[in-house]
Amino acid sequence: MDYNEVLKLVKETKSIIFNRDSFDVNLKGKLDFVTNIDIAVSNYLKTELKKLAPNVEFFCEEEKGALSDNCWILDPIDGTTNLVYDYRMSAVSLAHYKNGEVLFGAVYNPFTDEMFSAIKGEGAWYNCEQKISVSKREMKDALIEFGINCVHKETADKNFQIAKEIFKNCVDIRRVSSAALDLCYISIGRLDGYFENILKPWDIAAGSLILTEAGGVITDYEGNAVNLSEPTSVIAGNCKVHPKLKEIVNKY
Ligand code: LIP
Repeated sequence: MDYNEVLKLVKETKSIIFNRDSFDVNLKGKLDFVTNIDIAVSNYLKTELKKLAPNVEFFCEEEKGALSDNCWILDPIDGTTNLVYDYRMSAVSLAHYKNGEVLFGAVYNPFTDEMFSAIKGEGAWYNCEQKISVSKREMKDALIEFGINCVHKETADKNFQIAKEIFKNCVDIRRVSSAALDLCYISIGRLDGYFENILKPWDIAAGSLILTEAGGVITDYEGNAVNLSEPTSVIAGNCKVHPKLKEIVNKY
């Protein structure tokens, strides 16, 4: 598989994402948006990837399907709510999953023209030219990403209790609302940790490889490897911050 060709395809989605002429927003459920741009990016990448790798299946947001042993895991727009509000913090997230592990991951933010990528065993890269790694900051010096799914308002009390205790134990918290970018920002040292209780496999598949190739740690709230076949909780960070986040999250 020539992953350089895949990276080119991911970057080519920029023109689709920037074309808001006939922008159309629909609801999959309460506060759960899907736009014509999500669909257009998904259709483009599925068509082009099929030409490149006919035998690789798809496990995508916006479609029914399941994790298979050789598949692309695709979130065409991670940060769809941000896209709806033109908040300009969204990313295309694409992973190649084979024989039980992620072999390739790419997360591309077209608004900043930033590509984060990794091939298993070959490190994590920024714009395909700068090797990246997580920070060495401790919790007291950390910037922590607070994830909360706006669809699940019933989780607000517990999540904000957790965020409050984390806020009191670090420098500050942030809320990007794109799990894929959150994981990449930890990988390059812009963030030091992240937690969120309900994430889909396509939100995290690519970012999880980029993070581990950058020297970071990602587990579910119980400390187990994240399961990419179903929704999961996530705690991510550098090796000093991850255990501190896990300790606080599991007090609630
Ligand atoms: C988003 C995640 C984000 C979460 C949002 C949403 P989507 O994915 O990346 O971390 O807080 O609620 O789930 O739906 O934009 O692909």
